[in-house]
Amino acid sequence: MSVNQHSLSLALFCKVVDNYGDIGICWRLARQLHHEHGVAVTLWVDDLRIFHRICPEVAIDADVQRVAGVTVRHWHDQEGAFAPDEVADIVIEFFGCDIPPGYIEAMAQCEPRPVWLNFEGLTAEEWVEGCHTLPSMHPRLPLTKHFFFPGFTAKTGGLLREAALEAQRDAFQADDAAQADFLSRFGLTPEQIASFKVSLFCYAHAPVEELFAAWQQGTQAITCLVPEGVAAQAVQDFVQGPAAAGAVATRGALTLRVLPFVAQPDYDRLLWACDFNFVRGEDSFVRAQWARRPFVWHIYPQDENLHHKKLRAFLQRYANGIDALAAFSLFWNAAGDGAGSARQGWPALQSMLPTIAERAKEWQAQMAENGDLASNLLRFARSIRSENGKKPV
Ligand code: TRH
Repeated sequence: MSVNQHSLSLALFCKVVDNYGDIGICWRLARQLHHEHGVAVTLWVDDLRIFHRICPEVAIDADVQRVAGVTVRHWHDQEGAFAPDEVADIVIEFFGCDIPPGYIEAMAQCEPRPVWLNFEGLTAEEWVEGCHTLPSMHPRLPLTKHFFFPGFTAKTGGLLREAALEAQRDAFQADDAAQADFLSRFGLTPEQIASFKVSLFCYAHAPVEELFAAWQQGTQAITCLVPEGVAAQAVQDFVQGPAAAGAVATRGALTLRVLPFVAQPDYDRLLWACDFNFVRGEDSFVRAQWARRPFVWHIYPQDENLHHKKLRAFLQRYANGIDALAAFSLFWNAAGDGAGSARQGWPALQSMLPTIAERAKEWQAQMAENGDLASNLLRFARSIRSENGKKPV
């Protein structure tokens, strides 16, 4: 959709705290708001190098650039004043990142006031429903910020999902030749393509060596595809050499192959092409759900094991009644009671694969009923905008 003169403008502020998920989510949201809703989006991001890894079109040294119709601004030390006409109609701060004070001052001078949203992290915990869309008044300025939570129920903002995603996935998963073509780009042989394929994306503390040993000793041929830099030590030990893209080794039933880090759309194809996916953080976790394939989640670690609570809340919704999946997930995240091992856990999970695959399909249909996050966010922003337009300033 092309942006006309009267389209809404939106500024999305993203600080890369760690890894790829922060910019991964913001980039997905920015693109979708522009392409599907005609919003004029400016994405402010402080780390262009990380951005470049998931989107190679991004120039790492440009202060301002246009990528896929989105204006990308390098956010560094813009501490000066902003004019009210530089402020967007909708301003989003991602994960409570502090947007420049001068920008906030300019927001307070706008008539009507811009819509100000704090885009929060994803969790399956119940309290989210009570906090989604709650207002918070600025202590000094006449501005109100609203919290916007992604989530798994109709009382949350839902999950990011592009309009064409399901059709693209279905077409790809129904096309063996397209999948083989995609996988052979990474050097997979026809035997590896025909084997049980697993993608592996996790944090460094996952018990990867143990899982490799279980797969190696198993009876089923498994091809495990690991993006470069992931589980580097375990991969290096397995391939007995640098864990660089292209490295490959077979031991017992397991073939391990290191893939280059690919652009976001190809990462989706990888998830669609594999029989099982290990994902982590937030964005790959959501993409695995849209892939409609069995997956295990490695949750981003938090202080005082807060993440274990979040993991359990998700498993309660997703894996309820599928004990092997819940047990393996707890083991993978070191959240169990000391019980569980890859040697016992993987075969147990494998024997439940048909049930888990059914659940994956059911779940994605259930999630799709909550609408998509970008549309839900825009609907909410428009309602606040119309209220702000009525308020005397
Ligand atoms: O990279 P992550 O661990 O990111 C985050 C951040 O750590 C963040 O600070 C934290 O808040 C959040 O997790 C919970 O995992 P995530 O969220 O899955 O993001 C990975 C992104 O990288 C996602 O957009 C998919 C993309 N990606 C590619 O584009 N190509 C690849 O080859 C791979 C493996 C991933």
